[in-house]
This record gives sequence, structure tokens and C-alpha cells, in this order.
Amino acid sequence: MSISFNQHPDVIKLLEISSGFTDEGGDPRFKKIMHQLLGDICRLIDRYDISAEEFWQAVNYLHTLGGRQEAALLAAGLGLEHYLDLRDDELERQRGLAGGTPRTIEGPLYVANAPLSEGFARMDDGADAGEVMWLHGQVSGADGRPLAGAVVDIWHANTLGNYSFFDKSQSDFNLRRRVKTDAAGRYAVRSIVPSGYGCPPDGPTQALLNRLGRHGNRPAHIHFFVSAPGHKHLTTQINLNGDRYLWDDFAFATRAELIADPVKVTDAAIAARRDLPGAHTEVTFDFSLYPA
Ligand code: MBD
Ligand code: FE
Repeated sequence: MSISFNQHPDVIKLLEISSGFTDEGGDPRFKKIMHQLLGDICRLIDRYDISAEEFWQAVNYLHTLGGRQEAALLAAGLGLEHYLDLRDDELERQRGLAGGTPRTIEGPLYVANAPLSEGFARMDDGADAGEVMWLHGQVSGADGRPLAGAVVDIWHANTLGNYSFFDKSQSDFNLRRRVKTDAAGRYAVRSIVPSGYGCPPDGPTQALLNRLGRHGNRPAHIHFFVSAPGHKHLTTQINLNGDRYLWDDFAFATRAELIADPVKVTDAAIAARRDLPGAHTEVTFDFSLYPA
């Protein structure tokens, strides 16, 4: 039997005091947000008749989530990070902006200050005998004009779906580089073809997904921050076409305009021009930035 106790005068008073309404100090907006959140939790407890045991299970879950540093991973998996993108998209539509490269989630695995170079970088340290990937393209403004000196910050997983820093078996900044576009707005990197990511199978995010009957996999993807003076900072990713999880990403990041075809290149002349050992995969992706 469930009772609706949250409207009891004692509870209303309790939540006003616990949210700091009866105290002078603090941040007024934060007080209101906390008041709403605490009230929502009480309504949830009432609605599903949540037991003390279930409540403490949830509290312990948060301890584990924090201990394993998976709070941001869970936010991605629950679609909340994607929700923020959808809201930003809507705000841009209302401003009449259109035609730029779509944003998509950053995810929890970015590391700042990757090595910076001009025009070109090799991203892999050579330790992973993966398939060579030549990734290149052009950055332009909304008017179509190429942007020289734009910074393309790129990060992606290795052939096991793991990222340097989070995976200590890789060298620091492996598969993480910043490249400044050349005079024609172009960037190019040599790297290895990444594999898709899977949530740590023994972690709290995967445990929650299991209870929802969901998987925790992402298709093979490459992350980008693209920035240039006078333009809006772009956070995005591209997905490699052909991956079985392309339209079944547990983090909801796939967008039709962000799918790139990996092209097998066997032409020795092209490999030689790119200073590559031989057959490789090419991925081309151009970016268009909105004005700031
Ligand atoms: C990733 O590589 C990622 O990009 C996201 C969003 C979540 C987990 C792992
Ligand atoms: Fe990722």
C-alpha cells in the first residue's frame, strides 16, 4: 500500500528548511533547484513506495559510481548529455542558425593539452599494430570560406576501444592530438582505425544498464573539438560507417550528418604521397563553424 506523504505540512516545512529557504545566506537559485529536486525525490518515494532498503541501495550506488569515476559515463548512457545537445540545437534553430556541422556529445574521456602541431600530426605511438587511418578535411565558416589557423582537437580509442590516460597500458596522449589548419583551412592526421567502446563490464554503469535490459556499447567513432576566433566552439564526433552499433549507440551520439565512410586505399602512389607504408583506410571529414 502506498501513501502520498509528500504534501503533509510537516514535510513541506522540512523541505523548506533543508533547502535553506529559512536561512539568509546561500544562493537563491540553487536553493530553488534543491527544493524542487528534494520534492521530486519525495514524490518518487511515495509513488513507488520505495523502502528504506531500496533508498540506501541507491545511496550506495552513488558511492560506487563516484568511486569508479563513472558519473559522466552514466549521464551519457541515460541520454542526459544528448538532451543538452538537443536543447542547444533548438536554441540555434530559434536564432535562425542552420547549415553548420551538427554538435554531438563530448563524452567522459577528453584530456586537455594534447600535443599541438601545424597542418599535420601522427596520432598513434606505433605500439598498436592497427590498420593505418589517414583522416583529413577542411574547416570553414558558415559563409563557406576556409578558416586558416583553426584548432582541430582530436581524440579516439585504440583497436580495443580504450583511450589513453584511462587505459594506463597506452602512452600518455596516444591517439590525442591538436592540429592547426593550414592556409587552406586543411588538417590531416595519420592514426589507426579505432574500434567501438564498451562500458567496463564490472562497473556501476553497466550494472544499471543491465537492469534496464540495455547494452553499453558505442560504434567506432572519433571525437573533435573545432575552434576558431570569431566562431562558436564545436564539440562533435564522427562515426565510421559499417559498424554494427552505428544506430544503436548507448550514448545516443550518432547523427546522419556525422557518418563518415572509411575508404580502403590500395594505390601505392597515394600511400607514397602520404608517406604511409602501404594500403590504408582514408576518412574525409569537413567542418563548418557557426559565427560566435
Ligand atoms: C566514449 O568513448 C564516449 O565517447 C562516450 C560518450 C561514452 C563512453 C565512452
Ligand atoms: Fe569516445
